[in-house]
Amino acid sequence: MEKTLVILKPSAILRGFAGEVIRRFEQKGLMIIGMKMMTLSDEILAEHYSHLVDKPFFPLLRRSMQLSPVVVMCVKGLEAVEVVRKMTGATKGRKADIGTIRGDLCMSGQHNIVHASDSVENAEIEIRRFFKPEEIFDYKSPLTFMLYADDEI
Ligand code: IDP
Ligand code: MG
Repeated sequence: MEKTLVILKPSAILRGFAGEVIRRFEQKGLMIIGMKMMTLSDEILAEHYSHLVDKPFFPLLRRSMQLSPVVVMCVKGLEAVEVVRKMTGATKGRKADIGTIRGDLCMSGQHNIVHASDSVENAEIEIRRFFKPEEIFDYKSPLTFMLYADDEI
């Protein structure tokens, strides 16, 4: 099964939406196998958003990610990377489909509640970036038989 990285951004923490976002992942049937609160340093943000460091808005993005601690999560499920990206919605909250986390909870393109890995390859890199191996709890769920059919897993 795939693992993916989710960050509950300061816009989620400060607006009191951590529970709401976590509830959505749990309700979908994804397993939370890692979760912790942390502050994001300039260094880790430059690495995590390396594709954006040269953009003029990067200083604002960095500031927005440092407005409060964040909650980082590792979430597991069949095709979890794609599922979580779909649940997250388009970058700009006001353009994101209603029903998605961003579409339902925000208007902004920057204060947009969650980060979610965009590919299996990046998910592996990002999980390693934010979690030590011993912080990932790869336990078995007794409900797996009900979440997936025998020929899906
Ligand atoms: P994503 O979060 O939907 O994967 P990316 O393009 O990877 O989108 O951008 C990472 C984050 O950078 C976004 O979630 C958002 O917080 C911020 N961001 C992206 N584009 C802009 C912009 O044009 N202005 C301000 N912030 C932006
Ligand atoms: Mg991205």
